Amino acid sequence: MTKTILSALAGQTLPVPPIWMMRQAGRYLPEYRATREKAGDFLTLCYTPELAAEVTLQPIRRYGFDAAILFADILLLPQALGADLWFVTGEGPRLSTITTAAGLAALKPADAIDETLAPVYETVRILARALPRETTLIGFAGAPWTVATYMVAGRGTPDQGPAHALKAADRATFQGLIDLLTEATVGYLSAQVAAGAEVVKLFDSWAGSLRGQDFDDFAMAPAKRIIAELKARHPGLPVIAFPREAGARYTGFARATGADCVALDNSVSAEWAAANVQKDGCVQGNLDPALLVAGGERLVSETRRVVRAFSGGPHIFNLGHGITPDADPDNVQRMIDAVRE
Ligand code: 1CP
Repeated sequence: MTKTILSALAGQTLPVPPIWMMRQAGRYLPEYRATREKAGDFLTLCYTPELAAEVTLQPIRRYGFDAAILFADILLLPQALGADLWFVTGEGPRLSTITTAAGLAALKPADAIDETLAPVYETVRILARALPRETTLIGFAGAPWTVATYMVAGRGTPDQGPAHALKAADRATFQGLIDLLTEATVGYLSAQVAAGAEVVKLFDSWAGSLRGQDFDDFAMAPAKRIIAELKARHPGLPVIAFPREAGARYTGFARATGADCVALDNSVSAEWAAANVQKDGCVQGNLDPALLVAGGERLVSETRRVVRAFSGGPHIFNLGHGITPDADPDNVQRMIDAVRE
C-alpha cells in the first residue's frame, strides 16, 4: 500500500486529497494542553521524546490525519548552535541575539548540533514505530532566513526589521549566518530522515518580507542548496517548501528549488495557485485558519472551494498557516468531513 501523502508528493492526482494541518498538535486540543501541563514548559515538552511523541500522535488518534508532523520547534536549531532560548508565557520565544561577526563566530559549528538535538531524533524513532502504517511522518526545520530573523532580533518581529538592518549594514556577517544555518539545516533534516522521517518540510514563515534579489538570495538559494544536498544523501526524499506570503514568487518556486510540493498561505487564491503553481507539481495549504474559529457554512463552502480548485492536479489539503489556539476542535472534524464527503 502506498501512503496517500507520498502518492500526492510523487505527482499523482487523487480522487480525495490527503489531509493534515499545520500546528495540528497544539493548544486548541485539550489533550495537548494536558500533556503540556505535565511537561511543565514548552521546551521540556520538545526535548522529552515520550511526551513529544504523545502530542504528535494526539491529532492522529482524534482525526485520522494522513500525516503526522514531528512535534518540535524551528528554534531548537539556534539553541543547538549555542544561542540561549527561552519562552515567555503569553508572549513567545526569546533568544540571545547575533548582530556582529564576533557573535556569529562564537556559535558552534554546524556539525555540533546533534548533541542538543538527539532527543528530537529519538522522538522521530518512537513515531516511526508508533504511527499507523497509512500515516506519513513529516520532519521539519525552519528555513535559514526565517530562523535568522529570530536569531538577529532575539524574538518574533512583525516586519523582521533587525534582520533586514543587519543584511543592509553587514552583508558578510548576515550571509555567514545564512550559510551556517543552511549547513546545519541539512544535517538536522538528514538526521531526522535517518531516524525515520519520510518527508521533510522547510518553513520559511517570513519569506514574504524578502523583495527582489533578496528573495532569490535568501529564500530560494538556501532552499535549493538544502534540497539538493538532502536528495543527494537520501535519493527520492520528498521535500515540501513553505515560502509563506511569497505572492507572485510562488510561481516557479518548485522548479527553481527542486521542492516536490509548495505550501501556500491564504493570501493567494486557490484558483490563481492552481493555474500558476500547481502546474509544476503538488501543492498544499491555502484554507484560511480563521475559518476553524468561525465555523459555520463558510467553513464548509470554502473547504469545498479549495478542494475543487486543486482537483485537477496533485494536492494535499491543509491550512494557509497554523491552526490557532482559539479554534474549535469540532470545526476541524467538519472540515475533514467536507474534504472527504
Ligand atoms: O505554548 C505552547 O504550547 C507553544 C506554542 C508552540 C507550538 C505548539 C510553539 C512556540 N511551537 C509549537 C510547535 C511547532 N512549531 C510545530 C509542531 C508541529 C505542529 O505543526 O503541530 C511546528 C511545525 C512549529 C514551527 C514554527 N515555530 C514556525 C514555523 C511555522 C509557522 O507557524 O509559521 C515558527 C515561526 C515557530 C516559532 C514559534 N514557536 C512558538 C511560537 C509561538 C512561535 C512564533 C513566534 C513569533 O513569531 O512570535
